[in-house]
Amino acid sequence: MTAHHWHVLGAGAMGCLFAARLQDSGCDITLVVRDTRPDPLALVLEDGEDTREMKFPTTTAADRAPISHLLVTTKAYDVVDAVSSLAHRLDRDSQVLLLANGLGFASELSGRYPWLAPYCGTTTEGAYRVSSFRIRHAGHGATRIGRSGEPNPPAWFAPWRALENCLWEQDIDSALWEKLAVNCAINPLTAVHDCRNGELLSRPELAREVDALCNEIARVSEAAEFAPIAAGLRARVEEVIRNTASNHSSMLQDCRAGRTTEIDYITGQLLRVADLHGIAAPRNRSLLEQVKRLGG
Ligand code: KPL
Repeated sequence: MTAHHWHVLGAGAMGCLFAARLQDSGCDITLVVRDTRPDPLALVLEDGEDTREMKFPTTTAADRAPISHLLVTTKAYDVVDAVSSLAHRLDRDSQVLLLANGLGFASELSGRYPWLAPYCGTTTEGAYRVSSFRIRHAGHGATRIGRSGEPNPPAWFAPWRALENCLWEQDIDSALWEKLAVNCAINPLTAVHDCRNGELLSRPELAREVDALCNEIARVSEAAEFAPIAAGLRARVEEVIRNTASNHSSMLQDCRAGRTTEIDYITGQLLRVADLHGIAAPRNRSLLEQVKRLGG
């Protein structure tokens, strides 16, 4: 198995988690950091009862060495600018994998760099930063990776296959849309009501909101030719809420921390598709405006 050299752009909790797992499966890893940091950078990874220190070489965008394999784990709204900052280190043979929440950035990137043809992924792994250099792997989930119209994985996928619960997805468009649909039903509501995911089922007034939102999202999903996702959406949303009941959604965390949210790449993308099909989605539209008013 050839283990490649992956650069990880977006060294937040998720980026560091994947850096650690890829290093474990034999890949060389370099973290792309914003400013000069210790090189190597030492990070502590907590996983269940296990705590270990890991070391990663670092680089900044200003360096010039070519990048063969790039994993992007930034926030959705940073993907295009972050990859652009490394464009001088990428060429037609560079493999780029986008593992960010939401939709829309892959086509923005392809518009700017038509030769890039990024792979996309979606993950339900949970990780958060305990402190600047300490990451906690909080919830074990599944990761699905693919590229539209490509049933078989490329050679670089071999060490990824060794990661726990990481699959090549033949229908990545559906996988990404399903994650978007679930996030549309959960994230903005939790942000606006400042509540844990589980409260969306335990508080009857919020459970009714979830139902109404799922109806709108299902209508858009059907129009976008994701009928099976539309049919199973309400049940899937309930399952995710139950599995993550004690979580604060990423959007609520962003609002609380005063960060920009990913609403434009989540509900904003749903509404773009709704508009294309002439579907009014007033509840989603209202949530988008409310989240924007909260500052994101
Ligand atoms: O993906 C999530 C997020 O917070 O962004 C969910 C599934 C809603 C878990 O919190």
